[in-house]
Order: sequence, then C-alpha cells, then structure tokens
Amino acid sequence: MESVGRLFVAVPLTDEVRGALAAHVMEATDDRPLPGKPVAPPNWHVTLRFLGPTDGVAYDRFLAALADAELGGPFSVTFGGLGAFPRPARATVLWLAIEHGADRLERLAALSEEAAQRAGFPPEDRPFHPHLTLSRIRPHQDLRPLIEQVAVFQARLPVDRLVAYRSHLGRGGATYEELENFPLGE
Ligand code: 2AM
Repeated sequence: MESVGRLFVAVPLTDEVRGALAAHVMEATDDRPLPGKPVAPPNWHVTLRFLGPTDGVAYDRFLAALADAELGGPFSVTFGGLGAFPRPARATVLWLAIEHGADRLERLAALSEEAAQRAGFPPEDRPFHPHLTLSRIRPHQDLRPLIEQVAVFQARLPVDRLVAYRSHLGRGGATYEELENFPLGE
C-alpha cells in the first residue's frame, strides 16, 4: 500500500504569535538555547491527533471523516506559562500551556480522534493534554527553576483552521509540511 508519510493534525500558529513567542522565550532564557532539543519556531504547533505512518486509503478516509465533522466556528486561545511531561522535576517534554480555549481544543481533538477511528486507526490510548512542545529532553532533567522563572506568555492565537501535516524526519530534526487545511466555520 502506498504510504503518504508520518502524519498528524494540529492547530498552526500565526506568524505574529510565532514571532512573539520566539522573543518571549529568548528574553526569558537570556538568549540561551532551551535545554534538550528545542523545536525550531517554524515547527511550533499544537497537536490534536498524531496519526503516525499512514497509507493513502486511510488518509483519504480520515480526510473525508474530518471534512464531515462539525468542527464549529473560529475561536482564539490564550497561553499560560511553561510546564513539563511527565513532571517538571523529571522533564522529557518542555511545553507552553494553553489557558483559555483549551476546551475547544479538547473538542477538536475528540473530533479528530473520532475521524481517525472511522478511518480505521487504532484508538489513541493517551489522554489529550493541549500543549505546545518547545523542547524534547533526553535523558530527563529537573527543569523546575526554568519553569518557575518564565512568565506567562501574553498572547491571543486566533484558531480558524486545522492542518494535516506530514513530518519529515531528518538529521537536523523533523520538519513539517502542510498537506491539507480544514477551515473552521465553513
Ligand atoms: P509532542 O509535541 O507532544 O511531542 C509531531 O511529531 C507531533 O505529533 C508532535 O507535536 C508530537 O507531540 C505529536 N505526537 C503525539 N504522539 C506522538 C508519537 N507517538 N510520536 C511522535 N509524535 C507524536
């Protein structure tokens, strides 16, 4: 079966929010790189559903199912401070929290999950926690001081579309290619 690639569905950032967040992170860290392997700003996004390696038939079914879903109209989210999975004292993923609008993201994640299952993907077994990954850390580190030091990121992100991305794994880290847009409110 022909493979489309390693796919996921996410909410993209606007260029304005991307630039403001890059400046916020640089200021908060005194221009030092984040610990671990930072995600480059052009790759920042809020994942709703990771599909993984996907063939053409499953992808077409997923697109049809998501196009059928009642995604609702545009909205906006605001951000919080930093946090970490599984917890700040043993951080392996450093992320930016979502404050207002997290409920709408949860709804969109649930609809993406439904579409994935209708397309034949196995159910996601991890609970959905809306977040924006800033860095991946191996082995884990105690990031409590950093997390406490960084202020809330004051910005409002308009959410008016979902995007299906293809992930290209390369030597310099992954890059993400937009494959499909799902506008909200159409
Ligand atoms: P993360 O940011 O929390 O790591 C592309 O890899 C996107 O899909 C990332 O944002 C990543 O989430 C998310 N994702 C979710 N589950 C994944 C998995 N099992 N493997 C890789 N990425 C995953």
